[in-house]
Amino acid sequence: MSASATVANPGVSSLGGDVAPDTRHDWKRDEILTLFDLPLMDLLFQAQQVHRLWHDPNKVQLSQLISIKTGGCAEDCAYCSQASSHKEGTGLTATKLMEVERVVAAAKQAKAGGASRYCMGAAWTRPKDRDMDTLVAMVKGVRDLGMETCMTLGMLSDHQTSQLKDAGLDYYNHNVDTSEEYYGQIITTRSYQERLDTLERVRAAGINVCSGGIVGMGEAREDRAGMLKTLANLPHHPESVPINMLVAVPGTPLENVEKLDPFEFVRTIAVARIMMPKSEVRLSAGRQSMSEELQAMCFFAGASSIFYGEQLLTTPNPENNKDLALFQKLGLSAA
Ligand code: SAM
Ligand code: DTB
Ligand code: SF4
Repeated sequence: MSASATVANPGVSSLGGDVAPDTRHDWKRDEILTLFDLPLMDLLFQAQQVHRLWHDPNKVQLSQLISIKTGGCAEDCAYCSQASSHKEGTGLTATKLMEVERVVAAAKQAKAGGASRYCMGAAWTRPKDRDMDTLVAMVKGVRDLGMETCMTLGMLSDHQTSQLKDAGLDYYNHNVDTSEEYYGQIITTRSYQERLDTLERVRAAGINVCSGGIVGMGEAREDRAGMLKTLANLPHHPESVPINMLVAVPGTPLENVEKLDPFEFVRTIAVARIMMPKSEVRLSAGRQSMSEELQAMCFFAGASSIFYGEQLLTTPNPENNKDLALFQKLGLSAA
């Protein structure tokens, strides 16, 4: 490997100061682009080396999703099947918040299928205070099954955040979605800063942060680098970093966007792994249209987690037996 093909001490140094002495929080965009530009084999080698410092390379964590309140969302996220603003409509039927018993029963099934974390998502700008008792009961019910809990409900007030923390919520998912520069092309109803404020609130309450984004929305490599820069330069790296490949949903403004080259997706996973060495990097939406070989490359690039179960929130995901067969072929086991 040539000297120019490495970034010194990738992802791990003492530059983070006293916040997190063994991870970096001072990434410059040029440095990140240098990683993206590496010959693929050099990039994968570096990512796999970093991966092995902190993770078992043959274990993959399984998180399962449920949509506890679907559709009719007032936000205008261009990728989303659940935004009511998409004029053509995505054919989705909006639902009310699910009953606690149904959510807990579904979580029990997910656990029996092998999932260790249950992620409950609602198509809201923010929860209403009148829904908090139900949400708290969901967290408690799923925790009582012995599963980790995650919720993604949009923005939160301080009070709502502490209610979820007191209920025992383990993770809160709130994605930055893309770079600050590209963000305005994708969402106009919620600002980038509001997203960062929500992440700070969740962190301050002591809930683990799950934050990542989507690639394949027509953004440039600079934007993928910019998104990872935002995430890695937070005062603490998110414990979970979901990297979603856009699921192009008919009826959304992004339905005909040009597909991202799969190798660029692998590069994004690898760079995320190098920049956030200890985090769980999740190979998230988009697996339904990925080959087994591409998914295997993502695991080699440092993906340590997947969304498991035949449904994401509103779109399909590979069936459990298909994933388990792939794990068997690759010698992977569920964590
Ligand atoms: N409504 C809440 C919010 O946006 O904060 C939570 C649910 S939202 C569906 C969670 C995340 O899923 C989004 O931020 C986005 O990153 C991802 N997502 C949504 N639709 C997607 C799609 N069609 N393809 C890939 N990822 C998607
Ligand atoms: C995340 O980053 N991806 C998940 C989860 N967090 C909430 C959602 C993916 C949604 C894919 C499109 C759908 O099924 O509606
Ligand atoms: Fe609403 Fe979340 Fe979809 Fe945006 S991503 S439209 S906030 S459900």
